Amino acid sequence: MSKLTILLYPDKRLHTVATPVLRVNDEIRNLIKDMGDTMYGAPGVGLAATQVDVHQRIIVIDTSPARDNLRVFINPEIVEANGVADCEEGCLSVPGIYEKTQRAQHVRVRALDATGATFEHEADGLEAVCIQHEMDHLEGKVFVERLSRMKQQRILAKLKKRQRDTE
Ligand code: GNR
Ligand code: NI
Repeated sequence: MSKLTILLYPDKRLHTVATPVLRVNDEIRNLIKDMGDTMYGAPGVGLAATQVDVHQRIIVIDTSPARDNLRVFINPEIVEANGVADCEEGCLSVPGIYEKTQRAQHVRVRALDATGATFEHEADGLEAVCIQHEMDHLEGKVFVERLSRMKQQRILAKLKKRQRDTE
């Protein structure tokens, strides 16, 4: 069991664009295991490698109520997206901040699994939102950057104040 450190917004490293995984080997499988431990321990419903300062295209997700259905997507691509989901979005890298966003309601994703095999998965609702949120992390984007400038400034001010208060 190894929990990794999650980078906190506005850390510049969260803006790194991740590179594709060239080979799914034991090193990648170990990382996936640690990412699962980190996500469940947080607790969160998803985690992108970017958040633990590894800039490779890997995400893990578990939106099941029992937290017993870990899904791994390596080099994920959205091959179909439709509908609109209004959601209240949060991020482990921006703790305590929740804001309404709009995402696709339904996505079809193509990725490699932990054995290196290609698969496709269809997701709706929270799981679909989560996949889009994690894929944004791989592009170096944090969900607050989808909000208005005013909201972003309010969030930054809140985080700064919180940091001052805990120092
Ligand atoms: O735990 C998480 N919850 C969540 C809720 C609504 C929309 C997206 C998410 S993802 C987030 C975990 C996280 O930060 N992943 O990058
Ligand atoms: Ni996040």
